[in-house]
Amino acid sequence: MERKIIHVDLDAFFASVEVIDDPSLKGKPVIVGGVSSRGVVCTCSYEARKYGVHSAMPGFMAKKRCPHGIFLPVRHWRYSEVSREVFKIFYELTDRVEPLSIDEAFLDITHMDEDPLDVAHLIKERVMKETGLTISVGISYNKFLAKLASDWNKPDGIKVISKEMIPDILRPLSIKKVYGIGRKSAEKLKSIGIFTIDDLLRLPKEYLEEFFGKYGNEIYDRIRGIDNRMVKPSRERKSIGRETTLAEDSSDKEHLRKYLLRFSKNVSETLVSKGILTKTITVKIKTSNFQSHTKSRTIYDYINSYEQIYSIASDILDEIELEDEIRLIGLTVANLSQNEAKQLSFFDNK
Ligand code: TTP
Ligand code: MG
Repeated sequence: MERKIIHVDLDAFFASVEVIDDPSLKGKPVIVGGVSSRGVVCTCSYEARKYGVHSAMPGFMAKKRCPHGIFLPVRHWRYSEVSREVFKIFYELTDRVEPLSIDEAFLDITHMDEDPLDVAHLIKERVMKETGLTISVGISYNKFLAKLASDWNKPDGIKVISKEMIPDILRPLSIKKVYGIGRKSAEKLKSIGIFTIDDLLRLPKEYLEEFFGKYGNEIYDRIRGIDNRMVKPSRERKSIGRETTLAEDSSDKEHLRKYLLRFSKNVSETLVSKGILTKTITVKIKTSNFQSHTKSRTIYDYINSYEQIYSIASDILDEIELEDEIRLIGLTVANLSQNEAKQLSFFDNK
């Protein structure tokens, strides 16, 4: 039986949350992150994207491209809170939800009688009504195409890719759109004159197998609209972390500890609000010459208080020998206990 898969992805998520919390920002170029000249942009509103600002761009460059941009600090706890509200809406619809990130998920609604387009409209309406955010929805019969579809008319998009549209709808697309083709492979393919899926479709299977190794087969199928990956329901987040680039490089452990204390409080708040516990604490540092180091400790009991998390993080920091100055410090908790969410009736709540 043909499956019915939905991919949902909130639009300019962190920036949109800032706008709902301060409506005077509506329609303005809002840039989250990159506040200090050394930080990087997390995301920005579509107004700011017109100036060429995008995720992961260094703050100073964003400032150059969009001098009148409104730069805001990152408020992770708030985005987690809003994300939870949105995911609650998905779970009320079905428990076959595979979260991919804070603002993105696959839903398998094959078992539902409703027309997928009606379901998609309902999701959009409910997300708007309950949070004020727009979400883009893609509908298809497999994961690859559903994700492609959600990106089709962003922001506030909705798009169906049906079997009849394949392969014609794929032909003109850039090879970068193919899940599994990373930046490096794309560059290599371009250097031999392969730019679009149409170009890729002309290559024999053996060539793709040679080029991509064991994934060659999957990519060969994918561009022909075949993707049998299942939607894997998982309600657990694998880790929760915070990190920051320091205003100035430092090797002063007492100074670094202040960040660990702040992160511990922050992470603990998230754990407590979600009713989850952790067993593994990791401290990450990046030195002034961009070398990353992580050190973890796994304990016997599950914990969630900031005092306990901080105490372990602080011990880990003591064990790290600092040879260079530190540019970035982070704290992550993993090995999380289960977080049960109740499934309500979505359609009853209309
Ligand atoms: P995305 O869904 O990739 O981006 P977005 O929601 O901001 O914009 P779009 O409309 O294109 O979906 O990522 C979700 C959030 O994750 C984003 O709002 C901020 C965060 N993020 C980072 O912090 N750093 C990054 O490099 C990226 C890509 C995202
Ligand atoms: Mg998004």
